[in-house]
Amino acid sequence: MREPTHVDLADIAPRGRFHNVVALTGAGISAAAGLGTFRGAGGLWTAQPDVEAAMHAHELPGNVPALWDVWGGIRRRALMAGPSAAHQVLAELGVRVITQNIDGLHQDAGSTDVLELHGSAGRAACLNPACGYRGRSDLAGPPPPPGHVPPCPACGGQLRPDVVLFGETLDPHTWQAAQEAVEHADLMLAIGTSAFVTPAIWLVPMARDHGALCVNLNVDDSLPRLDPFHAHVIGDCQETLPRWLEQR
Ligand code: BJW
Repeated sequence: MREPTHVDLADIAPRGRFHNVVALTGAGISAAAGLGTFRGAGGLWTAQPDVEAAMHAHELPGNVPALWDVWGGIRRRALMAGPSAAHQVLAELGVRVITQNIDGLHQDAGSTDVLELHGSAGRAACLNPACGYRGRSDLAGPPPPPGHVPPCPACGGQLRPDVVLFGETLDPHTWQAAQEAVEHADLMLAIGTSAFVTPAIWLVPMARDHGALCVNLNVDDSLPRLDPFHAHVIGDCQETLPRWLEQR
């Protein structure tokens, strides 16, 4: 591994040199939309560790009201705020996006090639395996009272947000597609992620092993626990990405 460097993205990765750019995004890209991050100062789980504890598969079904409060709330705020400048840069450049976010903001920005590793709060799934219903979550309109669990339109059972909990496996097709995407990437940008959660973060060393230049864009200059990156662009991605777009 090379020594990490703190650089400008346009210097280390001139746009014209790369033809297969893949972005792995995390909560930091949506922070400007007021959604908040999970870890670190001001993170949801730093402030409310009990909420993080409720986000495990082994807490099902008792945690379903909390899941709707947290994940439904995030998608509602995303619908109100709209995508950030950084989401729009990725959409404008047609960058392939692999996101850990469940907020739908990449699609709202116009990105058409988006793999949602951790699912989507815009979808709901029936808790009853014999039913198997999956569909859009109805998050338009005024928020329901805290603790509200929407009924399954197919069987009347309980719906949960179609979001991947700790201890649950990722959708195998999405995970396979993400691996294939990074194997063909020549530039991998990790944007606004603490690089803490597996298996998502394994995609960076995979991309590196297949020859991609791997660059970490983060506002925080502390290095991630796992550091497979060639370089670190330290700064607000709402500034560093638009600067990259402006580069001729
Ligand atoms: C900016 C910025 C700006 C801010 N500009 N930067 C023990 C028990 C059970 C499981 C495990 C265990 N130990 C390990 C595991 C595995 C577990 C895991 O990784 N846990 C870790 C926490 C230790 N992973 C899983 O359980 C996963 N499943 C799994 O492994 O299945 C087996 C499998 C194996 C192989 C292949 C396939 C499957 C599932 C993980 C699901 C994660 N889901 C969550 C929500 C959970 C709750 C729920 O769904 O209800 O998704 S976790 C949470 O973290 C959320 C995020 O997507 C994810 C990543 O966080 P992210 O996006 O990086 O956010 P932050 O807050 O951490 O960082 C934000 C960053 O932005 C910061 O660095 C800021 O500095 C930066 N930033 N503003 C630039 N303006």
